[in-house]
Amino acid sequence: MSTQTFRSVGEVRSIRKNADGWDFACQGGLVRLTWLRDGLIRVRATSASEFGPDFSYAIARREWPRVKWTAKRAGSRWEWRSRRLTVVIETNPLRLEFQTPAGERLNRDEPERGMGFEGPRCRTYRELADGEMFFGCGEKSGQFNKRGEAFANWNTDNPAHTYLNGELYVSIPFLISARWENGRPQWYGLFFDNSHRTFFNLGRVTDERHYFLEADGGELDYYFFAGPTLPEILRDYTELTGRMAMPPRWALGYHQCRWSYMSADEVLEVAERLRSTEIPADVIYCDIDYMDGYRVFTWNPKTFPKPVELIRKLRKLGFKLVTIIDPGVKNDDHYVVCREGKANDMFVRRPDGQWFTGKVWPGECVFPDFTSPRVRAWWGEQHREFIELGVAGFWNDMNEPAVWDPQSGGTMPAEVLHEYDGLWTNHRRAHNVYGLTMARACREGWQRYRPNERPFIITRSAYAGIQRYAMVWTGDNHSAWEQLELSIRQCLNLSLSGVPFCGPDVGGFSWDCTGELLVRWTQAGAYFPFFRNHTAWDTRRQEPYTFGPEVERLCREAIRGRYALLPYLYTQFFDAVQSGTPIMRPLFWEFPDDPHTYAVDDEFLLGPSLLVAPVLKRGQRQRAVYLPAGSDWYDYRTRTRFTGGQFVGAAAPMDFIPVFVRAGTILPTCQPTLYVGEKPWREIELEIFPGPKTIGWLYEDDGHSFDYEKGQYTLTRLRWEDGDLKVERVKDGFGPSARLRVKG
Ligand code: MIG
Repeated sequence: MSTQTFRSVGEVRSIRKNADGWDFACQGGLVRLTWLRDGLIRVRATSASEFGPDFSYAIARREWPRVKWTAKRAGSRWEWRSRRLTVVIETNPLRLEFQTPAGERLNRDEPERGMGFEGPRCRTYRELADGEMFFGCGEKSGQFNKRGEAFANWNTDNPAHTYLNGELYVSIPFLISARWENGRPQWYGLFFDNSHRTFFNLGRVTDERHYFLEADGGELDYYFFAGPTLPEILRDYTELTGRMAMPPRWALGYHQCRWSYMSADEVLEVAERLRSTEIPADVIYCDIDYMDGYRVFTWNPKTFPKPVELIRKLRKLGFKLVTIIDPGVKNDDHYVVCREGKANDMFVRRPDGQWFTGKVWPGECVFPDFTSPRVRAWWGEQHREFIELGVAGFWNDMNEPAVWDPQSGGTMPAEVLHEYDGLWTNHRRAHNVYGLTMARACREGWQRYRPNERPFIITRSAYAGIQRYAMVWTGDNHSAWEQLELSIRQCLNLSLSGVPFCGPDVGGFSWDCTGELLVRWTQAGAYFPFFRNHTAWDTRRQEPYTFGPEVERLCREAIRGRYALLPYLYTQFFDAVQSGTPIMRPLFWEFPDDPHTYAVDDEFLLGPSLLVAPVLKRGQRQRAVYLPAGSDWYDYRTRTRFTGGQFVGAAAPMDFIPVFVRAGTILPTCQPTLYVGEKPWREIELEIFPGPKTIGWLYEDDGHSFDYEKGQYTLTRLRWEDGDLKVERVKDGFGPSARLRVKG
C-alpha cells in the first residue's frame, strides 16, 4: 500500500500564453496545453517547476501548421474553440473538459480529482460515461472491449498468456473510446505517451463513474483526439506516431517457421516439401539454432556451413530467408560482437559502471543500449554481412527485453542505465522502448545497405510508433481453440493501435496442434495481414503436410485462397501506408451506425469489403454470422445475397470458413501462384458483387523498392455501371500495370 497520497494539480495561479497553447502554473504543478491540429490537443503536466526536455520515441511528427483557435473567458473558466474541438478549462481548481463544437461532452477530468501526482507517479482521473467502450491498447488479451478491465503496460515475455488480461510483449498506451449518444456513436482517442510502466484502469472495481491512467514516473503527457469519426482519430494518431511503409510484396505471402529448423538441409527439405505439395509459400525462417552457440550474427559452422548456398537454393525455389536476431550478446570476449561492443561502450551498465549481464539463450549476455544513437548505428552495421548474404528479413525476438532472472521480473533490473538519446535514465523509463529502439536500429541498418529495398522486420516487443520500423506478431500463444479466438481480438486492437501489419502464430506456438485446429487456424489466418505458421521446439511438426493428405489439401486450398486475394490485400496495405487505416478491421470501422457491430469480436473485416467469420470450435460445421446493417452481403462462394442487420446461419464444412462480400464491391484477384514473385500479375480478375454503387480499387507497384514514394505506382478506381466496367487511373506512375478482366 502506498503511503503517499494523491495531490491534484489544484488551482491555477497564473497563465503564460504562447502561440499554440498556454502554460498554467498551478498550486501543485505546471500544466501545458498545446494545439497540434484542429481536433488534436496535447496536455502535459509536471510536479517540477519546469518541464523536462520534450522527447518521445513514439512521436514521428513535431512540426504542425498553425491551428485556428479562439479563447474566451467566462468567470473562472476559459473556453477554447477550434473547428473540431472545444476545450473548457476550469481554473479553480484546474479541470479540463473536451467537447464537440456543438457543445456535447466527449470526456472530462473527473471533477473530484482531475490530474495530479502521487510520489513519483502521475495520474489522470477521467469521467467514465454510461455505456462507454474502450478499444485499442495494443495487443492485450482479455476482452475486445476493454471497459471494466485493468492492466499494466510493461513489456513482458509472457509465454503462457491466456484470455486473462496480463502484461504482454507490447505497450501501446493508446485508447479509443466509443459511446452511444442520441442514436449515434461518439468517439474520442487518448494517447498517454509515457514510456515508464503505465497502468490503465478502465472501470474495473471503481465506482463506474471514473477511469484512470497512470505512469510510474515522468510527466503526465497525453494527446486528446476529437475525431469526430474513428478513421479521423486513427489518421491523426498515425500522423503523430507515424505510419508503416510498404513491406516487400512477398511478405504478404505464407510464412513457414519452426523453432527450429536445425540445419540448412532441414530448411531446404521443408522448402522443397512445400513446393512438391504445391502449398504456396514465400518465407522460411531460421530460429535461434542456426547460430553458433546462440551468438547473434553468426552461423553454426556444422549445421549451416554455407549460408550463401542455402540462400541461393532457397531463392531458386522462390523462398526468402528470415533470421532471428535476439538482443542478448553472449558475454564472451573471444566473440567479436561482444569484444567490439565492450571496447566501444555499446552495452548497458549498472550504476556502479559494471556491465549489466543477464542470462538468455547464449548463457550470460551483455545487452546493447538501443536508446543510444551511436549504438543503434553500430547494431545496424552488424546486419551488413547477413544483408549481403541475401538474408531477406530480420526477426527481433526477446526484446522486451527478456532476461532469465526472476528477481527482476524476467527483465533488466530497474537501476540499469540507458542513454535515452541524451537524457540518461534508468531501465524504468527505457524498458518499454527497448524493443522499439532495437527494431529501429535494425531498420536503419538495412536502409544504409539497401536504401531502395523494402526491409521486412518482425518484432515481438513494441511501443507506440513501432509501425514505422517493424510489423508485430503476438508472441507465444498456444495450440488451443481459445487462442485462435483470442488472436482476432488481439489483432483487431493492435490494428486500432496504429499497427496494421500483425498476426499470430498460426496453429499455435506451445502445445501440439491437431489437424482440425490447424485447418481452421489456417483458414482464418489466410485473412490476417500477417500469415505465419510457427511452433515451439517441443511440439509435434506443424507444417500443413504433416497431418495427412486431407489436412494438407484443406490448408493448401486456404493458402491458395489468400494468394488469389493478394491484389486486393496489397491494395489495403497501400491504404494503411497512406492514411493509417487498419487492414484488419472491426465491423464497427465500416458500420459505426449499427450498434450491434460493437459486440462482434469473433468476425472481422479484411479491408472494406470482406467479412470473415472463422470457425472457432472443434467439430463446428456451421456458425452464426452477423451481417452488419447498412449493406447487403453475398456469400463469397454461393453468391447468395443477404440483407444486412441480421444473423445468418452459414455453412462451414471443413473445406472453408464463412466469408461474405459487401454488396457494391469489385474485388481484384489473381490466379494463385506458388509464391508471390513466381509470375507478375499480368492479368487481374475482377469479381463483381453488385450493389447500389459498385466500386473497387487496385494498387500496383514494383513490389520491392521505395520508388512508389516518388510516385511510381498505379492506383486505379474501378466502377461497374449498367454491366460496364469503368476504369479510372487516379495515378498512373507504374508502367507494367496488369490487364483487367471481369470474371464470370
Ligand atoms: O525463449 O527463439 O516468441 O517465437 O520461437 C523463447 C525461440 C524464445 C520466443 C519466441 C518464439 C521463438 C522462441 N523465442
